[in-house]
Amino acid sequence: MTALMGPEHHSLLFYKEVPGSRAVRCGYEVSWNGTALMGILNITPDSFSDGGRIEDADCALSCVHAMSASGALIVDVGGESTRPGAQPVPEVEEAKRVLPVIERLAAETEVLISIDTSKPRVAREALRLGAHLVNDVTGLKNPQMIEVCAEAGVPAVAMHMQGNPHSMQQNPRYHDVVGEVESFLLTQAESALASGLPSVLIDPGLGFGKTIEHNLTLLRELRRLSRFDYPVLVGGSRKRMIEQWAGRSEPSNRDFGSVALHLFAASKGAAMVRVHDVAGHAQAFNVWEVLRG
Ligand code: HH2
Repeated sequence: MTALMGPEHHSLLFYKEVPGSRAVRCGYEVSWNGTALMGILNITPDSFSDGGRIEDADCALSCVHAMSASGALIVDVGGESTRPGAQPVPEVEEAKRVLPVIERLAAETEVLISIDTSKPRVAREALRLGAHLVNDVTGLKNPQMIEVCAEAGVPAVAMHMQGNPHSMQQNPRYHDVVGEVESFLLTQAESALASGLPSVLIDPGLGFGKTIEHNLTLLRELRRLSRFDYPVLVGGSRKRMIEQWAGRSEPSNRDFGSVALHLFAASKGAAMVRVHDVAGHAQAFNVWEVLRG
């Protein structure tokens, strides 16, 4: 049925003006049809597929200009790898990596900026310097993170993770993976809205405390998450399931598989996909949107 319908409409509300937004009754709205692209900008030495690629703020800026020109609605700036087995990065080090880049991006681009952090103080500073949204892989479990977003009047991504990056892939277990992920995300989203956030995106957290079978089930049953009012974000870019399904051991060679995974997620209602290769995804999504009408 879905393939016969037009692209779905999605929106995010902000309590302050952001690039590309229009004033609405209770704030500012950014809206789009179909599936938006969130480009990944990792300022880390050790991210699983692109660690060490961004050397300085100039390099980050030209990378973001390219992502924006290719069609990214948002760029997600992160200073701590969350790959399986990753060690936590101290707050000062994470701040040192991301804040100068965010300051430059806010001053010199028109793209929406997301800060990918689970540390409320890093999020607060990033928002002060011009970030527009918080992406919290720990699912807004820390009440201080909710306070920071509510004070700044910005939306957040609540992502599901079982355990923590250091040990999450050791033995992930669920009775009902879709039901458990859904109930966690709805609880977190409702409590964030009740605490004053203008909007919340929900994300099943592919690969975060999940086997490849769990990821597959979540993707096949994504409609169960996308039937709610929360825009659903899906991040499968270059992740290990693509190695398993397509036989690509080198992460940077997994972009075609990532496109296929994200088109599938879009057919199940994903409002946004988090991707390394923005240009490749934009090309595939543009053609797909025309074909389905
Ligand atoms: N995946 C990663 C990081 N942040 N955020 C959301 N909301 N959803 C995701 O699926 C997600 C995320 C891991 O990918 P990457 O940033 O490429 O790698 P690393 O954590 O090694 O930097």
